[in-house]
Amino acid sequence: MFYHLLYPLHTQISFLNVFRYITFRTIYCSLTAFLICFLLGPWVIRKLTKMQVGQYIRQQGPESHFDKAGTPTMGGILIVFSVIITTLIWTDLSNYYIWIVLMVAVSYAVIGFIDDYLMQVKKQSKGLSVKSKFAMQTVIAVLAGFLCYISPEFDTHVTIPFFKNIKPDLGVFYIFFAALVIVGTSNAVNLTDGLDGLAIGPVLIASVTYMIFAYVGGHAKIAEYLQITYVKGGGEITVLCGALAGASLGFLWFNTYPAQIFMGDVGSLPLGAILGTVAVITKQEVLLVLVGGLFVIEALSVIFQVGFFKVTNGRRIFKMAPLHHHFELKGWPEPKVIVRFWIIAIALALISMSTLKIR
Ligand code: 57M
Repeated sequence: MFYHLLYPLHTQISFLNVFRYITFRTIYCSLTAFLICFLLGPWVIRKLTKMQVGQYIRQQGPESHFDKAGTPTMGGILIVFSVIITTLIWTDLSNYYIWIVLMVAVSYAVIGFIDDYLMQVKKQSKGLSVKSKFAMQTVIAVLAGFLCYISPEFDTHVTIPFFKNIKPDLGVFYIFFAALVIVGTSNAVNLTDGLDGLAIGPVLIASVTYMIFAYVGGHAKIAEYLQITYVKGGGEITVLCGALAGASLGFLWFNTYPAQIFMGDVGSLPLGAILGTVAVITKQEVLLVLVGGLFVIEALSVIFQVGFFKVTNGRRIFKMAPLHHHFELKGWPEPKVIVRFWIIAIALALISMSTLKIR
């Protein structure tokens, strides 16, 4: 919006020229998103508490979680609101890719909202069935993949980190590959969201990492210099990553241990889906396995635990899955698990960035 309203006035007021720059808009987009979450947070917490949207805690989980009962959830509404508003304010709205990400964000937030609403407000013990949730996620993700695919400039080659000469072209199958990335990331972030700040911290780290990839990949000269795929129009995604980073930081203020609010599925599902879509658009799809490595580890811990449990008739690899519960049950205090998982996420993000040079 600002880009369209203020930048054209730069011929009269030269200072307004700064609105042209992606870097300037990214910084102020991040700050605006942070402030929205930070300032509205206390009001949202009060409202949700008043509406009794309090978390139900499963009895079979770690005992340390029992006193979290009643913590207001569905705080993801605030995160998604902040990301959408600031994206509308600070990005170039003629950019096709921005609208794809917004479509995914809103749709996944609606799926998460329905699930949370059924469980937290209607107090049904189960929300949406796993099958219907998965079906809805898949339809939206395939649509996003299709919208990328029909964009005339979109490249259907897949970037393989560390190997600049291996770039398989998936052609029309790219649509399904993109859907896999989006649905997988959405569910992996959801699984990770089980300790205070455990999901939002790595979402923040991943959004900053993709902010850098979107910028360099969207800049013809830098992309050529680094020999990475140039994505025409992809630079604008940098500003959107700024919105995600700022909103995550603002939410972390309240979600940090001991949490005053949880994000709910209305937060975890769209956050993962946004990251997946950004990875697809920036042509750093496979790299997300590394950037979001913590989410992958958590998801794999569930897959292995459930698989082993079934095959061995009730034996377990971990004390409990996802992995964060294993460490809690080993006696690590919650903040220790959280901060150590963040440390792993930061290390993985740094390794991911090294792929700009090691290839
Ligand atoms: C959602 N949700 C949290 C909160 C958050 C297949 C199976 C492994 C699935 C998994 C599962 O359902 N995971 C997805 C995880 C829940 O948090 C709510 O859910 C939203 C995210 N969707 O925003 O609204 C609880 O997590 C804690 N929490 C915090 N701080 C936060 O900032 O402390 C969340 C956010 C909250 C709160 O306690 O109530 C969740 O864990 O339910 N299932 C599991 O994770 C279960 N694992 C399990 O059954 N493992 C089995 C194997 C065989 C699958 C095993 O290892 O034996 C555990 N979940 C819980 N207790 N709560 C079981 C024990």
